[in-house]
Amino acid sequence: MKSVRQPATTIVARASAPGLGGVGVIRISGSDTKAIATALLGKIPENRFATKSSFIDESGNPLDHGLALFFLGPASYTGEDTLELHCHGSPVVLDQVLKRVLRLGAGLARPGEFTERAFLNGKLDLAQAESVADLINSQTQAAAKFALRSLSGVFSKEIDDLSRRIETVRVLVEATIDFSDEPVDDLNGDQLRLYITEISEKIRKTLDRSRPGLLLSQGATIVIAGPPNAGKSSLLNAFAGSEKAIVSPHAGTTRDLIEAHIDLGGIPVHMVDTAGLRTSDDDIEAEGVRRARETIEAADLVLCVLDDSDPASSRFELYSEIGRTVKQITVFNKSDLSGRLMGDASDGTNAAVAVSAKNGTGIKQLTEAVRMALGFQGDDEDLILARRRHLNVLEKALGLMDSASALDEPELVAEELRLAHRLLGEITGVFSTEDLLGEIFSSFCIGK
Ligand SMILES: Nc1nc2c(ncn2[C@@H]2O[C@H](COP(=O)(O)OP(=O)(O)O)[C@@H](O)[C@H]2O)c(=O)[nH]1
Ligand SMILES: [Mg+2]
Repeated sequence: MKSVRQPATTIVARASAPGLGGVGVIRISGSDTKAIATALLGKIPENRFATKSSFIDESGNPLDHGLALFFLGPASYTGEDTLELHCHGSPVVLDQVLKRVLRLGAGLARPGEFTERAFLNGKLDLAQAESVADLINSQTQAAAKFALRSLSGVFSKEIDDLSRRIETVRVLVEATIDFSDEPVDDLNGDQLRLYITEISEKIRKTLDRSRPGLLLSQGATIVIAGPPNAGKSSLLNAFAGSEKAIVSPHAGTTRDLIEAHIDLGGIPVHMVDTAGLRTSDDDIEAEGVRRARETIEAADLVLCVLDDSDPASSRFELYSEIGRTVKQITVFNKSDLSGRLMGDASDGTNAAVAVSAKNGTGIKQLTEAVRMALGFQGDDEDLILARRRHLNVLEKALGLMDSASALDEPELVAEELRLAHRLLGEITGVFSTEDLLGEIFSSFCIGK
């Protein structure tokens, strides 16, 4: 069920970013748009033509001259009559025009309200609406590319296809319940299980392509940890391409967490350099070590940096330091001194790479190892820029399908299938609640 919000009033918002700009855009949508256009522009601009116009106040004095674009509903972004005013990009001018439209009876749009109306009017489904925000928020070219792909409906189509398949099997199972006195010729238990396993496999594949996609949209947190003086700060600097962190031959130099935002082969990465893990009598360093441990707990991946030229450093084990396993790559640093061959040094079970943070060698191989550890492979042409919400739904649906295939009672199988079908509908918004919509659209920017 779609949300049953109050009937649409006409809304207005500034659609361009705050601050000065060459052009600033104000967007209006709703049933009063024509009346507002007539008062503000003296006429309704021709549908879908850029029209040069004066934007006039109550006394007929121009507030600005610019372009007006009118879209007659339902052929508009929101599905309603829409007007875009391209003003000079001065905050003062935009403020005046905005206030004039408010005086003409429009209400200020909530964040994401234009896109929410587009969803409620069936112009795009919920997953596509989310990808509008993901596209606007994208931090790397790869994230933008996959957001655009979801916006064009590739992900939604895949979910719809899965839904249809579940529905087909569900109909078959329910037929065996309805006609349980009569034999149902074309379906036996084995066939049914086969259909269900096929669908489970497809959901699993969609999940595999979505998990790395989540990191593309939300970014990954990578923590650089290890013993003192191994070259952790040097490694951060090598990745960041600038002297973010102080590098020195004195152990215990880094105390605070040093953070850098980097584009790591298309993945937006929040990289954190930490204090070397050791027991220290120095209060400030001890606090640094405590913060390092805390950050490691929250990391998607830890780069455990060792000084490969120092046998003591090579014996360091992250596991013994923090008392649990984390997803990690061992980085044998200072390989210019140790003579270890650059690049991959994995031993079959542990991912490891030899680098020289000082010379920048091996960083390319380390980047590739990081991508692999985060679930990216090769060129990843068919990733899905999923959100945590989508992954949760897919994981739950997979659980239901797996339990359906293990059940014998048709009634119970049918119930699991019904639930899985309904869940998938939450991704595209066939089933949605007011709370869910509120949560999704409130994270949008105003004017979108
Ligand atoms: N030869 C060599 N020295 C390095 C390398 N990386 C770091 N160093 C040196 O090792 C010392 C400690 O480096 P730093 O980045 O501060 O280590 P941290 O304590 O782990 O952050 C400094 O004197 C660096 O110049 C490397 O790849 N090769
Ligand atoms: Mg350091």
